Amino acid sequence: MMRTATGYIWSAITGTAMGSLMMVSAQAEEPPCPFDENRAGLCGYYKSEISPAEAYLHTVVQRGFVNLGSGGRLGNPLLRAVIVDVRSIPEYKAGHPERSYNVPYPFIYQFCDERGRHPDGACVARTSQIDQNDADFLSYIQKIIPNQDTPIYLLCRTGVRSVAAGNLLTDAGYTHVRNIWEGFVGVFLTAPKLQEDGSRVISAVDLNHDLVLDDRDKNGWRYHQGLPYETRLLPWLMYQPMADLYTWVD
Ligand SMILES: [Ca+2]
Repeated sequence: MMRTATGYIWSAITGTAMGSLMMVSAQAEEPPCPFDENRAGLCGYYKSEISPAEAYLHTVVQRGFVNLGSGGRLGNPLLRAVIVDVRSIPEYKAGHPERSYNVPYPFIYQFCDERGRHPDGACVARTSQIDQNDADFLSYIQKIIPNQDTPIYLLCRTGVRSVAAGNLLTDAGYTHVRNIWEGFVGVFLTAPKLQEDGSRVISAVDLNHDLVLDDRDKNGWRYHQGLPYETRLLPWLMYQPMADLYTWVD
């Protein structure tokens, strides 16, 4: 069963014809998709979606408790919920949730053109990248999170890359993988806006009403939701096989 593949993620990101063909041929051989209610409409095999706010409660505010959401009690440390941030190393460096692991997927590092990076570390336009290997990604997760019942919450920039990573982990036997829907940055929300002629046009929403449409209106962890994040780098949370990349400046 093809539960995950770089083809899924790249067809979503690039919209290539090849990606579409891969999805069609894969779906023809598979049982019905369990659900596709994620931001990208990709087939999901993992447990469920989760909001940034709930992920923050579980991993920081209520850390160490089990029976999350019902008061809880202190439980097995191996079953504490953890966030795995699958964004590239520069994105993680620019800000990430407290105690989140960085295990990049499907690319480890992006090189940018002369326009540089967004405040969140992503390239304005990338020129090349270091790709992650599925087997390397999985074996590294198995090393840092050996208990397959540990709740794993996957985070990326807008909630697309994390879907493919979630399918990969679920296919390997992890039972409690959830995708953080909005991601760390998120996207603009849209709504019908009244025009002078009385018609309504769907347009991006200026959520904070400052008459400027920018990142602060995006609905992810860092901006409109305003959840805490940090930029310090703790060695045991960094992606060890390429730890030297965290000291690069570009
Ligand atoms: Ca605004």
